[in-house]
Amino acid sequence: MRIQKFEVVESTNDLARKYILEGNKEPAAFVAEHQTRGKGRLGRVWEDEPGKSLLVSFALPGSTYSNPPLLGLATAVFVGEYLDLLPVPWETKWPNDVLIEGKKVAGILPEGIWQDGLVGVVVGVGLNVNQDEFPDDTEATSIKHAFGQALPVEQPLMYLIYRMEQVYEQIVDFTEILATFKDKFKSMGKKLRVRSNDQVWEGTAVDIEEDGSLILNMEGKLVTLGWGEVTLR
Ligand code: BT5
Repeated sequence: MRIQKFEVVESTNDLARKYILEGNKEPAAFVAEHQTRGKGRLGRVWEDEPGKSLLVSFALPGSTYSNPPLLGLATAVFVGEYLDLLPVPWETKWPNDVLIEGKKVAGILPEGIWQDGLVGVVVGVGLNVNQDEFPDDTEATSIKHAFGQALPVEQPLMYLIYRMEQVYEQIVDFTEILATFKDKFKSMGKKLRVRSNDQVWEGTAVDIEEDGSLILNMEGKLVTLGWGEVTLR
């Protein structure tokens, strides 16, 4: 995997997207110390303190990964696997967050890249590694806060590169990874409110399907949601 490091960029996801659209065939990782326009989903902003977090986007060229959201779920599990090595307890929040004690430590932004069909997938990861303070209004945390000690940002980066190379070589077992995602999804069986496609769905989370969709039981009626924003009811 090619690794390209930058001090300041607008968004590593945009660099990875450009790389794929230029026709590059090798997988690559774009890493920055700081982003001036870090992206979350739906136009939201990903904030960072320069040098204190891992900001990386993986560019996986090709049409093999036809389901970018599933790759996003898998990446949340890869972050969790790294946390297990420390160890720090973690949980998933469908579809794309990793939490420590209910607070967000990582956000993941998968994007399909299209040009007359799918030409690649970008998976961006923002992981709070060494931050000490967070604004009161965000439910955020860092690995340092949970683990009690600062860590080199390269450590989780190396672990994620190792897993992404396996994804690219198609030697990862998505069924097993999804089982871990579900096991770590503490809202399973609970009543949730999910905002998806400008609609709000309320029901009990009963399963996550093979393609990464969440299934809600709404008073006996099962609804499948491909993507959305979850809050506990
Ligand atoms: C995400 O969006 O969680 C996906 C974030 C992906 C960021 C990475 S960084 C490298 C790559 N390059 C990019 O430009 N992006 C990717 P979403 O689910 O929409 O959550 C965004 C929300 O998380 C914001 O609205 C805030 O409430 C919160 N947030 C922002 N910065 C945070 C941080 N550092 N830690 C925890 N929460 C944060």
